[in-house]
Amino acid sequence: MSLLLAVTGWDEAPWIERFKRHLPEHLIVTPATLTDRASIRYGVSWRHAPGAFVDLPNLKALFSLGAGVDHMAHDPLLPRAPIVRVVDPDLRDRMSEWVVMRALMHLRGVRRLERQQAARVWRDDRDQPAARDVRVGILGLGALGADSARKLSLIGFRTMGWSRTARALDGVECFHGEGGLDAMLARTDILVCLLPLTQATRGILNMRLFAKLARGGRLGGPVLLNAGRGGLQVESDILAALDDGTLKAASLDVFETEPLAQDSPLWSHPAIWISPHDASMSEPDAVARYVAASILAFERGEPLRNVVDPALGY
Ligand code: NDP
Ligand code: OXD
Repeated sequence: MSLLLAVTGWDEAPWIERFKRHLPEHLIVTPATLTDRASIRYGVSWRHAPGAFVDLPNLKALFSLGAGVDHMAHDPLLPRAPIVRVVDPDLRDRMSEWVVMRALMHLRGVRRLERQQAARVWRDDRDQPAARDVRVGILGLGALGADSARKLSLIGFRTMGWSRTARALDGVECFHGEGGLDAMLARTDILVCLLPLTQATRGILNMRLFAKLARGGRLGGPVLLNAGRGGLQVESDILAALDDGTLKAASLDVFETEPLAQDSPLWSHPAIWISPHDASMSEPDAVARYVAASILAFERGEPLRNVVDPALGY
């Protein structure tokens, strides 16, 4: 029984090593070492080259090496096997660290402190808002959004969240559906985006949405945090919104095109904080362990979990 690992953009060596360790009974092959197509039962993808999984007559399931699966949608030759995404505490906790870190950096004006230190200026901020003075709205209350919401609310932020279907979370005011979105935006000082990229969500972070965010909050203007996907944001609208004051600042981990082009104006904008799509990286040991556990459970006759709904795209 074999597993076909098709990865682009990441070094495949640590993945091969971890899959061998966690699935010792399986042969781990890559498109370059694949000889016996009929032996492949499982495919594992991160931005695989289109066609990597064609002509595998015994394929049972495809696994994404991330929480998102939009990176597989570019492949018109993708077989109809179930697609399983990563839902794992390591990935979840790393994302919450990024969200909490960014929210606190905006709350505490870290960029001002850096400027002051560079200029050897000693000036404290007597008007410092507390987390309880700031309202955070999270787009997406799934595995990642719900955990970030919980952790932000533990710190004291007034936390809200928005999802497609109704959700209930302790300490988090929940909104859902098209009707719920504007109500949350109108009260949001920090907007966190942890949505999947689907046909319904592409381009959702645009000027029309930014204009609906709360005014008069303690941060001096709305702040955007996007670690969902670059395709969710309209980068020209983010720049325009920062320049005309519709947004005060933005922390972006994901971009319309990755890697972000050297000449992108986002790099040098004084109100933008950039990270290179590493808000929550797929750690090979944790993720290979998760995929291996899913495969072993499936082979014991249990149903696959965290299977993507092809109609919804997540
Ligand atoms: P989930 O599928 O668990 O959650 C998705 C959430 O988005 C759900 O609450 C869902 O609503 C909501 N949602 C989806 N479509 C809509 C819509 N049209 N309107 C309103 N709400 C919607 O995903 P995860 O939390 O595990 O991951 C979210 C995304 O985070 C991934 O898809 C990936 O793109 C990104 N990611 C980024 C990483 C990084 O390093 N930057 C790392 C890992 C993930 P409902 O609850 O009703 O289904
Ligand atoms: C993911 C990612 O989807 O790393 O997990 O972006």
